[in-house]
Amino acid sequence: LAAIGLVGAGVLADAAPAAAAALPNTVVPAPVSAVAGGSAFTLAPAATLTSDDAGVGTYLAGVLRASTGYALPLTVGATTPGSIALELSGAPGSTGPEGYQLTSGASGVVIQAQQPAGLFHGVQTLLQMLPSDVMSATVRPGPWTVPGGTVLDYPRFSYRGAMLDVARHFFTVAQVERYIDELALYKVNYLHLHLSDDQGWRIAVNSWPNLATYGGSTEVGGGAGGFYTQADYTAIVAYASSRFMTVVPEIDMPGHTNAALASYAPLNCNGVAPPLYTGTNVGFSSLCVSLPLTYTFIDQVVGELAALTPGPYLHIGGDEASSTSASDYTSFIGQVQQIVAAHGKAAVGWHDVTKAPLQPSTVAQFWGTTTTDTNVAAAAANGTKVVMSPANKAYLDMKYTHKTKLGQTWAGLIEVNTAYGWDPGAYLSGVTGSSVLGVEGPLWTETIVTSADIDTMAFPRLPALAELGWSPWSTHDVTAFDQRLAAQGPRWKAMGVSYYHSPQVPWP
Ligand code: TNX
Repeated sequence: LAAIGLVGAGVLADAAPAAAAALPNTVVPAPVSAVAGGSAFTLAPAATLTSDDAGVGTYLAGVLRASTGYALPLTVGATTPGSIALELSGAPGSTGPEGYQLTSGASGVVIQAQQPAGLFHGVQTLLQMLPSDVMSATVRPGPWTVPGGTVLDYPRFSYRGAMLDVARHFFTVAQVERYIDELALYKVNYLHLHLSDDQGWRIAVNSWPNLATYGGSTEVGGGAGGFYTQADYTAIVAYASSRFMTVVPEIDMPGHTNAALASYAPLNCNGVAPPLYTGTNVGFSSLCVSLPLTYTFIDQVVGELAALTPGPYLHIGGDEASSTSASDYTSFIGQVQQIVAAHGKAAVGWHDVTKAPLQPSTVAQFWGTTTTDTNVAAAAANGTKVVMSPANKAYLDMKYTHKTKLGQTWAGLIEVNTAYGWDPGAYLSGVTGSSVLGVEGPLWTETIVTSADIDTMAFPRLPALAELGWSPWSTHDVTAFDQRLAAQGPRWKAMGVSYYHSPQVPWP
């Protein structure tokens, strides 16, 4: 790959003399600064690893051993740095809780961070500076050379998310873990799981067992569906945590609740359970807002889910409640926020919730297709933080072009440069600066059935969104981005990740 600098990155001028060359343009998301200098480092068969964090050291050793075939002994907490050293000391203050500094030279590579999360993100950068074969699960010939230089890096936004809809089609624990591994490569730090919808309820709730066993028994198209036991969900949370990713579980309400209403007749205003639903319409179901049992139900479901969830957020949906009256909706969102708060979590809701008064801790997730929304702007003016998922930019279930086999078109066609071509911090009027918590790419799964389907829709757009969430706006440059993205193609090939070969990207 050509040594093309991070053009447009004014930060480079501050970080180094003007003459300093940039490192090869291979890293997504673009780092804050990446300056070439000194000799390259080549990993030798006798190389060693040291890490101040056992988990990150083990992760790196696992990737490198598989593709290099080298022994790469790992010492945790060593005083003498190995050929690759991960250190929880020496990082500049600007790196913050998730950033890192990476220095490579003839004698080795040192990654320094204040927290293990920063080491993990630095490891992702290191892997992207190594040849793409490093991502292979089987031994490859190398050589394993890292260009010499220094990377200083930290995120623009604290929330960089991806959502997987496991309700329309169910995905197994292994499939979710596979996606977690893919997301981690791009420094995504929140995994939002859409755990319930009209077509399926996917998490076992001990106090309401039929939700999963009956409500989870089918999916879009009439397949067998499925659900996570509480142990399964805990395994996903732990796996995500090992990749420094926090799970945000969503129970969508008051709409998108047919699977729950079908599982328990007493939850319905008329006391009659509707049949299970396997189609793809939206907006036809609603919990019974006037029924006291509704709030007992929500309290118990939220209580069990909150107890299983170490992260700060619990997503309450709130979207497309077109079978709920406006006054019922306001009353409902008010009560549900109190329940979520009582279980120690901050509520997240699709931005429809900004039609109701919000608690200070409630986060709104914008999924509109316009750049003005008076309710969201008013909420932001009142202190509400917003996660940006504009459907015409960030929806990973939209087709790339009319020729894309999977996906939908209601929010438009989203080629990779469209997914990249907006500024989350200056997109929605009245929702800028500190009102923006971050960016999320939702993947709805009405048409998505397999892991290959997930991969094809997420890649290469998910890395585009991840870069918008991580990289300083000063690095934003579509030509340079498409070149960085091109360098990812051989990596996905080495990993067996299907991706859309967008003609906008100069794939090697
Ligand atoms: C709208 S976006 C929905 C989902 C669908 C999606 C399909 C949102 C909050 N609700 O129920 O799955 O469109 O693109």
